[in-house]
Amino acid sequence: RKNLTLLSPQQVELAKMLLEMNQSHLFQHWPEPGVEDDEKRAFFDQVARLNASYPGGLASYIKTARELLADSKAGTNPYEGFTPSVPSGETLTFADDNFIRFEEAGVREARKAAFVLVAGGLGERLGYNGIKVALPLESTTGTCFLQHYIESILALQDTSCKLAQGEGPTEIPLAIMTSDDTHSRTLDLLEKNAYFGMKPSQVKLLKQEKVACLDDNDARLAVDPNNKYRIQTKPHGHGDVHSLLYSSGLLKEWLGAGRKWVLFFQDTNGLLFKAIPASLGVSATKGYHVNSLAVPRKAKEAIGGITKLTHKDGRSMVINVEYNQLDPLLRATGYPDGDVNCETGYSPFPGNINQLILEVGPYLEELSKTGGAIKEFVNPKYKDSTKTAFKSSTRLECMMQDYPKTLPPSARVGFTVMDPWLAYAPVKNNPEDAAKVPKGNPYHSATSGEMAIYRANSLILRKAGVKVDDPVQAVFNGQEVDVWPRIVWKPKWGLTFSDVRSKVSGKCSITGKSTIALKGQSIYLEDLALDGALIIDAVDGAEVKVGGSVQNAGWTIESVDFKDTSVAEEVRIRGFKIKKVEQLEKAYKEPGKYSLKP
Ligand code: UGB
Repeated sequence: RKNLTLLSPQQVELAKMLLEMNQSHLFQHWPEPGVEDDEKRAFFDQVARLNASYPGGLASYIKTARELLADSKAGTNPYEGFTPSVPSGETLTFADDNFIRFEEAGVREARKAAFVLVAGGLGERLGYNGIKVALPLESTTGTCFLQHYIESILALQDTSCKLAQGEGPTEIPLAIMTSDDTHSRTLDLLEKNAYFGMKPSQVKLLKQEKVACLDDNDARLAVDPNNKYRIQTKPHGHGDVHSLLYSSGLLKEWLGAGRKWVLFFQDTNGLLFKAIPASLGVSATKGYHVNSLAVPRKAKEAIGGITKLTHKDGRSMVINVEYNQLDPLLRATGYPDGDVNCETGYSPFPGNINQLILEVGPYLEELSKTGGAIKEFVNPKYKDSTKTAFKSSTRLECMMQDYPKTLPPSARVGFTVMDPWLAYAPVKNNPEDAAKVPKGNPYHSATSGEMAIYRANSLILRKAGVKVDDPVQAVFNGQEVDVWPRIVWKPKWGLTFSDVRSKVSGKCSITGKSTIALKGQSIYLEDLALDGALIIDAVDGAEVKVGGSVQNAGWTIESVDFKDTSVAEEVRIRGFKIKKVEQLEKAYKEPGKYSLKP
């Protein structure tokens, strides 16, 4: 009480709130005024931040925590009364007429889009020391995820704006949600690389705050073990992105500027932009308020299942059921085998890849009611079956894909299932965990993430008429993978299937040992027979026709042991490196017409 005299009127209000919410333990060890007063004020600065960054403030956080902790203790099933079933959505097949139509519609619509990358996670499962968006998505060119994402958005912007012939918005904005763990390193990466070609004003960083940890079932806030004048905090989850877009005013700004779509995506999916044009086309054509991207899911794969939940009272919704909840839900509702594959070799529930496309108008309308608060959950690790004490402090969490949970039944919520090889190859698991993934399930590792890029590009070129050799099998970091020719291109070379098809003609072939990197918009492959490495760099305006027979020793793949600390971490987590033995490499630095026919 004596310490109250140190505080501003606002801080006194916060102190009263904490006392009313049964949090007096936070002050128990405070010495007399005059001792460590700056630390006490700093404590209230932290409380003010925690209060301001949570919709409804700390009192509301504590109240919700008590309710959720009571439910958790009682073992209440969050899906009580609901029966799961397999929902129906739009299933697309790469390169068929339907897919091409949706891609065209999506590209037209893209200039009215805004992208939101959630990149606040530290990636504990991957155990990589840097930020995940700085990791190379493939080691042929070494392009990092953030560069690839930005170049994909710029390619979409360029094509979409050309189609619109000057009408409507001309820039596609990108918001990146960061956290204390990732913010400064993300900003650094952007600044050191001139924002990878995007205007700095096009990119907005929104930092999510952590939330207070809870010590017991009464939601007593945890004192930081390293500083008795701080509340311990932990991440609140990717669901924060909604309240940040709302409270920052960004969403309102986007609506005011004529934007129609917000596309959310995650930090390490190097395939995603191959699926973006078509899925945006689905949203626009079907008028979906919410469209989730999905891929066929292997049972027990660590991706959520898109599920139709029908309540006893008749209500129903199509929503993600998180991977750790799908099995218990199925077992409790008449599926004794739980999360298993069906005759297709996949789980009958499409796998959520957490790529959401929301229509801005209805989204902002909904957030005006909720402030962006998302239904939360708590996952305490109890000391024993009495569930009275925790092993370590816990906190409330929320997920961005739970946004539709508060929507009225009239909302148009759909999903789009893509070919698994086309749309999803995340880098989430460290080599040791990846090697333990059940046989046949995707590894979700740096190794599989990179190999998936080569596979997808090989399959796309095959569809465009190129003869591409079959892959060979290899084992890296204990993971069996298919190694396809290392085929990579800049997003502006082949944004859609039609783009790729328009750049390939005659009889082209690529052997299994080959590498090809196409770094330019107007590179045309005509009767090219490649058996080796071919690297072409061309500035915008340089039109290069490449053909004939290119043969050299090429670039080989050499195994690296992930435990070999003499090798850079981003290399050894994939278990191999590329050895550049011999290549044909050409750079066209001036606009003009060129022909390369060795
Ligand atoms: N992230 C944040 O920005 N802030 C946070 O506080 C936490 C994460 P994970 P997760 O598609 O692969 C999700 O950890 O949460 C960012 C879906 O819930 O990689 O285990 C983080 O930087 C699941 O349904 O994934 O699983 C990253 O970009 C399934 O769809 C993103 O949030 C799965 O992703 C995801 O974080 C998937």
